[in-house]
Amino acid sequence: MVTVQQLNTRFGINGQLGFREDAPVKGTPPDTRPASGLGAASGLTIAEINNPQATASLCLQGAHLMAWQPRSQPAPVVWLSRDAKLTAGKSIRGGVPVCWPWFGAHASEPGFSAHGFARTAPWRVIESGTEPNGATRLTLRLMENEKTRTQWPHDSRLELTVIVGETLRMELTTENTGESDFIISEALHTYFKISDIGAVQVTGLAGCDYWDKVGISTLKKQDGIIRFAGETDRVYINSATECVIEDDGLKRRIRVAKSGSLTTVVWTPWTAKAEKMGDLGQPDGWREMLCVESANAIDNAVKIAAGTKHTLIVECRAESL
Ligand code: TA6
Repeated sequence: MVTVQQLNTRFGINGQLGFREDAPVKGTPPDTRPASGLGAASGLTIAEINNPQATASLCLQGAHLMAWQPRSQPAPVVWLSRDAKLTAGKSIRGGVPVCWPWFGAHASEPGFSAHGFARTAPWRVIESGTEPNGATRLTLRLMENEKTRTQWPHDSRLELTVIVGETLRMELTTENTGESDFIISEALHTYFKISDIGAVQVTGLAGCDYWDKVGISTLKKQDGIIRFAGETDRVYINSATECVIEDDGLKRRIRVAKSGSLTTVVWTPWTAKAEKMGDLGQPDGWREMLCVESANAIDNAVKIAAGTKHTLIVECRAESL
Protein backbone atom coordinates (compact mmCIF):
# COMPACT_ATOMS: atom_id res chain seq x y z
CA MET A 1 0.00 0.00 0.00
CA VAL A 2 1.54 3.31 -1.12
CA THR A 3 1.20 6.10 1.45
CA VAL A 4 0.15 9.67 0.73
CA GLN A 5 3.64 10.77 1.75
CA GLN A 6 5.23 8.42 -0.80
CA LEU A 7 2.85 9.67 -3.50
CA ASN A 8 3.73 13.28 -2.70
CA THR A 9 7.45 12.54 -2.77
CA ARG A 10 7.31 10.63 -6.04
CA PHE A 11 4.55 12.37 -8.01
CA GLY A 12 3.80 15.67 -6.24
CA ILE A 13 4.54 18.84 -8.20
CA ASN A 14 5.37 21.80 -6.01
CA GLY A 15 2.29 23.93 -5.46
CA GLN A 16 0.44 22.26 -8.38
CA LEU A 17 -0.21 18.62 -7.57
CA GLY A 18 -0.52 17.06 -4.14
CA PHE A 19 -2.14 13.98 -2.60
CA ARG A 20 -4.17 13.78 0.60
CA GLU A 21 -6.12 11.19 2.47
CA ASP A 22 -9.85 11.75 2.80
CA ALA A 23 -9.91 11.78 6.60
CA PRO A 24 -12.22 13.48 9.10
CA VAL A 25 -11.01 16.79 10.49
CA LYS A 26 -10.27 16.15 14.17
CA GLY A 27 -13.09 17.33 16.40
CA THR A 28 -15.40 18.13 13.48
CA PRO A 29 -18.91 16.90 14.18
CA PRO A 30 -20.59 15.30 11.17
CA ASP A 31 -23.11 18.13 10.75
CA THR A 32 -20.38 20.69 10.09
CA ARG A 33 -18.72 18.65 7.34
CA PRO A 34 -19.07 19.92 3.77
CA ALA A 35 -22.53 19.29 2.32
CA SER A 36 -20.96 17.04 -0.31
CA GLY A 37 -20.07 14.56 2.41
CA LEU A 38 -16.52 14.61 1.10
CA GLY A 39 -15.22 15.43 4.59
CA ALA A 40 -16.26 12.00 5.87
CA ALA A 41 -13.63 9.42 6.71
CA SER A 42 -13.38 7.08 3.75
CA GLY A 43 -9.58 6.83 3.92
CA LEU A 44 -9.50 7.12 0.12
CA THR A 45 -6.69 9.06 -1.53
CA ILE A 46 -7.40 12.25 -3.45
CA ALA A 47 -5.13 14.08 -5.89
CA GLU A 48 -5.57 17.85 -5.79
CA ILE A 49 -4.47 19.94 -8.77
CA ASN A 50 -4.16 23.68 -8.51
CA ASN A 51 -2.25 25.36 -11.34
CA PRO A 52 -2.42 28.81 -12.96
CA GLN A 53 -5.03 27.53 -15.44
CA ALA A 54 -7.46 25.42 -13.39
CA THR A 55 -8.25 23.46 -10.27
CA ALA A 56 -9.28 19.80 -10.19
CA SER A 57 -9.49 16.86 -7.84
CA LEU A 58 -9.42 13.15 -8.56
CA CYS A 59 -10.05 10.15 -6.33
CA LEU A 60 -7.58 7.31 -6.88
CA GLN A 61 -10.40 4.83 -6.36
CA GLY A 62 -11.94 4.59 -9.82
CA ALA A 63 -9.49 7.21 -11.22
CA HIS A 64 -12.57 9.31 -10.70
CA LEU A 65 -12.21 12.99 -11.58
CA MET A 66 -14.49 14.78 -9.11
CA ALA A 67 -13.99 18.43 -10.02
CA TRP A 68 -12.59 20.68 -12.73
CA GLN A 69 -12.88 24.43 -12.93
CA PRO A 70 -10.79 26.49 -15.33
CA ARG A 71 -9.81 29.86 -13.80
CA SER A 72 -11.62 31.65 -16.63
CA GLN A 73 -14.94 30.20 -15.38
CA PRO A 74 -16.85 31.54 -12.35
CA ALA A 75 -18.58 28.15 -11.88
CA PRO A 76 -17.26 24.54 -11.98
CA VAL A 77 -17.53 22.83 -15.37
CA VAL A 78 -17.57 19.28 -13.98
CA TRP A 79 -20.51 18.70 -11.61
CA LEU A 80 -20.33 16.83 -8.33
CA SER A 81 -23.53 16.09 -6.41
CA ARG A 82 -23.82 17.83 -3.06
CA ASP A 83 -24.90 14.38 -1.78
CA ALA A 84 -21.83 12.66 -3.22
CA LYS A 85 -20.19 10.26 -0.78
CA LEU A 86 -16.67 8.92 -0.78
CA THR A 87 -16.98 5.27 0.21
CA ALA A 88 -14.53 2.43 -0.40
CA GLY A 89 -15.88 0.18 -3.16
CA LYS A 90 -18.74 2.53 -4.17
CA SER A 91 -19.00 4.90 -7.11
CA ILE A 92 -19.11 8.67 -6.54
CA ARG A 93 -22.15 10.56 -7.84
CA GLY A 94 -20.95 13.11 -10.35
CA GLY A 95 -17.55 13.94 -11.78
CA VAL A 96 -16.29 11.55 -14.45
CA PRO A 97 -16.84 7.87 -13.64
CA VAL A 98 -14.76 5.55 -15.83
CA CYS A 99 -17.17 2.93 -17.19
CA TRP A 100 -15.16 -0.14 -18.25
CA PRO A 101 -14.97 -2.94 -19.48
CA TRP A 102 -18.71 -2.75 -20.07
CA PHE A 103 -21.13 0.15 -20.30
CA GLY A 104 -24.60 -0.15 -18.73
CA ALA A 105 -25.74 -3.55 -17.53
CA HIS A 106 -23.44 -6.54 -18.11
CA ALA A 107 -24.58 -8.48 -21.20
CA SER A 108 -25.12 -11.80 -19.42
CA GLU A 109 -24.49 -11.41 -15.67
CA PRO A 110 -27.18 -9.35 -13.91
CA GLY A 111 -25.22 -9.64 -10.66
CA PHE A 112 -22.24 -7.68 -12.00
CA SER A 113 -22.30 -3.93 -11.30
CA ALA A 114 -23.63 -1.60 -13.99
CA HIS A 115 -20.90 0.23 -15.94
CA GLY A 116 -18.18 -2.26 -14.95
CA PHE A 117 -15.75 -2.38 -12.06
CA ALA A 118 -13.15 0.21 -13.11
CA ARG A 119 -15.03 3.04 -11.42
CA THR A 120 -14.87 1.37 -8.01
CA ALA A 121 -11.52 -0.43 -8.20
CA PRO A 122 -8.25 0.96 -6.82
CA TRP A 123 -5.94 2.59 -9.37
CA ARG A 124 -2.23 3.30 -9.00
CA VAL A 125 -0.50 6.54 -9.97
CA ILE A 126 2.26 5.79 -12.47
CA GLU A 127 3.31 9.19 -13.81
CA SER A 128 2.85 12.94 -13.39
CA GLY A 129 4.26 16.02 -15.06
CA THR A 130 3.73 19.49 -16.48
CA GLU A 131 2.81 19.97 -20.14
CA PRO A 132 4.67 22.58 -22.24
CA ASN A 133 1.56 24.83 -21.98
CA GLY A 134 1.57 24.65 -18.16
CA ALA A 135 -1.27 22.11 -17.74
CA THR A 136 -0.79 19.33 -15.15
CA ARG A 137 -0.70 15.69 -16.25
CA LEU A 138 -1.48 12.65 -14.13
CA THR A 139 -1.55 9.02 -15.30
CA LEU A 140 -3.13 6.14 -13.38
CA ARG A 141 -3.30 2.40 -14.01
CA LEU A 142 -6.07 0.05 -12.93
CA MET A 143 -4.96 -2.58 -10.48
CA GLU A 144 -6.56 -5.92 -11.12
CA ASN A 145 -7.58 -8.00 -8.13
CA GLU A 146 -9.26 -11.33 -7.44
CA LYS A 147 -12.71 -9.81 -7.82
CA THR A 148 -12.01 -8.06 -11.12
CA ARG A 149 -10.45 -11.25 -12.52
CA THR A 150 -13.62 -13.22 -11.81
CA GLN A 151 -15.55 -10.67 -13.89
CA TRP A 152 -12.96 -9.99 -16.61
CA PRO A 153 -10.64 -12.97 -17.16
CA HIS A 154 -8.54 -11.24 -19.84
CA ASP A 155 -4.94 -10.05 -19.77
CA SER A 156 -5.29 -6.32 -20.16
CA ARG A 157 -3.88 -3.02 -18.97
CA LEU A 158 -6.10 0.04 -18.51
CA GLU A 159 -4.61 3.51 -18.09
CA LEU A 160 -6.16 6.94 -17.72
CA THR A 161 -4.22 10.14 -18.34
CA VAL A 162 -5.86 13.35 -17.19
CA ILE A 163 -4.45 16.70 -18.33
CA VAL A 164 -5.81 19.60 -16.32
CA GLY A 165 -5.56 23.10 -17.74
CA GLU A 166 -7.83 25.64 -19.42
CA THR A 167 -8.89 22.51 -21.36
CA LEU A 168 -9.57 19.16 -19.67
CA ARG A 169 -8.17 16.23 -21.66
CA MET A 170 -8.72 12.59 -20.69
CA GLU A 171 -7.18 9.62 -22.48
CA LEU A 172 -8.40 6.11 -21.64
CA THR A 173 -6.17 3.40 -23.10
CA THR A 174 -6.98 -0.30 -23.10
CA GLU A 175 -4.10 -2.60 -24.00
CA ASN A 176 -4.68 -6.24 -24.79
CA THR A 177 -1.62 -7.89 -23.23
CA GLY A 178 -2.93 -11.41 -23.82
CA GLU A 179 -2.99 -13.85 -26.71
CA SER A 180 -6.64 -13.70 -27.68
CA ASP A 181 -8.89 -10.84 -28.82
CA PHE A 182 -11.51 -9.34 -26.52
CA ILE A 183 -14.41 -6.87 -26.79
CA ILE A 184 -15.04 -3.92 -24.48
CA SER A 185 -17.63 -1.21 -24.12
CA GLU A 186 -16.65 1.92 -22.21
CA ALA A 187 -17.46 5.52 -21.37
CA LEU A 188 -16.04 8.60 -19.74
CA HIS A 189 -19.33 9.39 -18.03
CA THR A 190 -18.89 13.18 -17.76
CA TYR A 191 -21.37 15.02 -15.53
CA PHE A 192 -21.38 18.71 -16.50
CA LYS A 193 -22.52 21.61 -14.34
CA ILE A 194 -25.31 23.60 -15.98
CA SER A 195 -27.57 26.44 -14.79
CA ASP A 196 -30.83 24.52 -15.19
CA ILE A 197 -31.90 21.65 -17.41
CA GLY A 198 -34.65 23.87 -18.88
CA ALA A 199 -32.09 26.48 -20.01
CA VAL A 200 -29.72 24.29 -22.02
CA GLN A 201 -29.59 22.61 -25.41
CA VAL A 202 -27.14 20.21 -27.01
CA THR A 203 -25.95 20.49 -30.60
CA GLY A 204 -23.80 18.11 -32.65
CA LEU A 205 -26.04 15.04 -32.80
CA ALA A 206 -28.64 16.06 -35.42
CA GLY A 207 -29.38 13.18 -37.80
CA CYS A 208 -27.72 10.53 -35.57
CA ASP A 209 -29.41 7.26 -34.71
CA TYR A 210 -29.86 6.59 -31.01
CA TRP A 211 -31.10 3.91 -28.67
CA ASP A 212 -33.76 5.53 -26.52
CA LYS A 213 -33.36 3.78 -23.14
CA VAL A 214 -36.40 5.34 -21.47
CA GLY A 215 -38.89 2.45 -21.39
CA ILE A 216 -38.26 -0.36 -23.85
CA SER A 217 -35.04 0.32 -25.75
CA THR A 218 -35.97 1.62 -29.22
CA LEU A 219 -33.86 2.85 -32.14
CA LYS A 220 -34.73 6.44 -33.19
CA LYS A 221 -33.21 9.30 -35.20
CA GLN A 222 -32.30 12.69 -33.72
CA ASP A 223 -34.23 15.51 -35.30
CA GLY A 224 -32.23 18.75 -34.83
CA ILE A 225 -31.08 20.24 -31.52
CA ILE A 226 -31.67 18.39 -28.23
CA ARG A 227 -33.77 20.20 -25.61
CA PHE A 228 -35.00 18.64 -22.38
CA ALA A 229 -38.55 18.28 -21.09
CA GLY A 230 -38.45 14.90 -19.37
CA GLU A 231 -36.24 11.90 -18.55
CA THR A 232 -33.69 11.47 -21.34
CA ASP A 233 -31.34 8.48 -21.60
CA ARG A 234 -30.02 8.14 -25.14
CA VAL A 235 -27.12 6.21 -26.61
CA TYR A 236 -26.20 7.89 -29.92
CA ILE A 237 -24.34 5.45 -32.14
CA ASN A 238 -21.83 6.25 -34.89
CA SER A 239 -21.49 9.78 -33.52
CA ALA A 240 -17.88 10.96 -33.63
CA THR A 241 -18.24 14.73 -33.87
CA GLU A 242 -17.99 17.45 -31.21
CA CYS A 243 -21.05 18.09 -29.04
CA VAL A 244 -21.79 21.49 -27.54
CA ILE A 245 -23.87 22.29 -24.46
CA GLU A 246 -25.26 25.80 -24.88
CA ASP A 247 -26.20 27.21 -21.48
CA ASP A 248 -28.27 30.42 -21.53
CA GLY A 249 -28.36 30.64 -17.72
CA LEU A 250 -24.60 30.45 -17.08
CA LYS A 251 -23.99 32.25 -20.38
CA ARG A 252 -21.49 29.67 -21.51
CA ARG A 253 -20.86 26.92 -24.01
CA ILE A 254 -19.20 23.61 -23.05
CA ARG A 255 -17.50 21.91 -25.99
CA VAL A 256 -16.96 18.14 -25.80
CA ALA A 257 -14.61 16.97 -28.56
CA LYS A 258 -13.37 13.40 -28.82
CA SER A 259 -11.53 10.76 -30.79
CA GLY A 260 -11.56 6.97 -30.58
CA SER A 261 -15.22 7.23 -29.54
CA LEU A 262 -18.18 6.47 -31.78
CA THR A 263 -20.93 6.64 -29.16
CA THR A 264 -22.29 9.66 -27.29
CA VAL A 265 -24.62 9.24 -24.32
CA VAL A 266 -26.94 12.05 -23.25
CA TRP A 267 -28.63 11.60 -19.87
CA THR A 268 -30.79 13.56 -17.46
CA PRO A 269 -32.84 11.60 -14.91
CA TRP A 270 -35.70 14.07 -14.32
CA THR A 271 -37.76 14.20 -11.10
CA ALA A 272 -38.97 10.64 -10.48
CA LYS A 273 -35.71 8.87 -11.32
CA ALA A 274 -33.67 11.47 -9.39
CA GLU A 275 -35.86 10.92 -6.34
CA LYS A 276 -35.41 7.16 -6.67
CA MET A 277 -31.63 7.48 -7.03
CA GLY A 278 -31.55 9.70 -3.94
CA ASP A 279 -27.97 11.01 -4.22
CA LEU A 280 -28.34 13.74 -6.82
CA GLY A 281 -28.75 16.59 -4.34
CA GLN A 282 -32.39 16.52 -3.26
CA PRO A 283 -34.80 17.92 -4.12
CA ASP A 284 -33.65 19.40 -7.41
CA GLY A 285 -29.83 19.10 -7.63
CA TRP A 286 -30.34 16.96 -10.74
CA ARG A 287 -31.56 20.05 -12.62
CA GLU A 288 -28.03 21.50 -12.39
CA MET A 289 -26.29 18.64 -14.17
CA LEU A 290 -26.27 17.06 -17.61
CA CYS A 291 -24.30 14.04 -18.77
CA VAL A 292 -22.83 14.15 -22.27
CA GLU A 293 -20.64 11.07 -22.30
CA SER A 294 -17.99 9.95 -24.77
CA ALA A 295 -18.30 6.22 -25.17
CA ASN A 296 -18.08 3.09 -27.29
CA ALA A 297 -21.20 1.08 -26.54
CA ILE A 298 -23.85 -1.24 -28.00
CA ASP A 299 -23.26 -1.21 -31.79
CA ASN A 300 -19.88 0.49 -31.25
CA ALA A 301 -18.33 -1.91 -28.72
CA VAL A 302 -14.62 -2.22 -29.56
CA LYS A 303 -12.79 -5.42 -30.45
CA ILE A 304 -9.17 -5.19 -29.31
CA ALA A 305 -6.89 -7.70 -30.98
CA ALA A 306 -4.19 -9.46 -28.96
CA GLY A 307 -1.13 -7.26 -28.59
CA THR A 308 -2.90 -4.03 -29.64
CA LYS A 309 -4.25 -0.94 -27.87
CA HIS A 310 -7.28 1.28 -28.15
CA THR A 311 -7.51 4.86 -26.84
CA LEU A 312 -10.62 6.97 -26.24
CA ILE A 313 -9.80 10.69 -25.91
CA VAL A 314 -12.09 13.49 -24.70
CA GLU A 315 -11.31 17.20 -24.62
CA CYS A 316 -13.64 19.57 -22.78
CA ARG A 317 -13.53 23.34 -22.99
CA ALA A 318 -15.82 26.06 -21.64
CA GLU A 319 -16.35 29.38 -23.42
CA SER A 320 -18.23 32.36 -22.05
CA LEU A 321 -21.01 33.61 -24.33
O1 TA6 B 1 -25.18 6.91 -18.87
C1 TA6 B 1 -26.51 6.98 -18.52
C2 TA6 B 1 -26.78 5.94 -17.45
O2 TA6 B 1 -26.40 4.67 -17.91
C3 TA6 B 1 -28.24 5.98 -17.06
O3 TA6 B 1 -28.98 4.91 -17.58
C4 TA6 B 1 -28.15 6.00 -15.57
O4 TA6 B 1 -29.07 5.54 -14.77
C5 TA6 B 1 -26.82 6.50 -15.26
O5 TA6 B 1 -26.00 6.23 -16.32
C6 TA6 B 1 -26.22 6.47 -13.92
O6 TA6 B 1 -25.82 5.16 -13.65
P1 TA6 B 1 -25.29 4.72 -12.24
O7 TA6 B 1 -24.93 3.27 -12.38
O8 TA6 B 1 -24.09 5.59 -11.94
O9 TA6 B 1 -26.40 4.97 -11.25
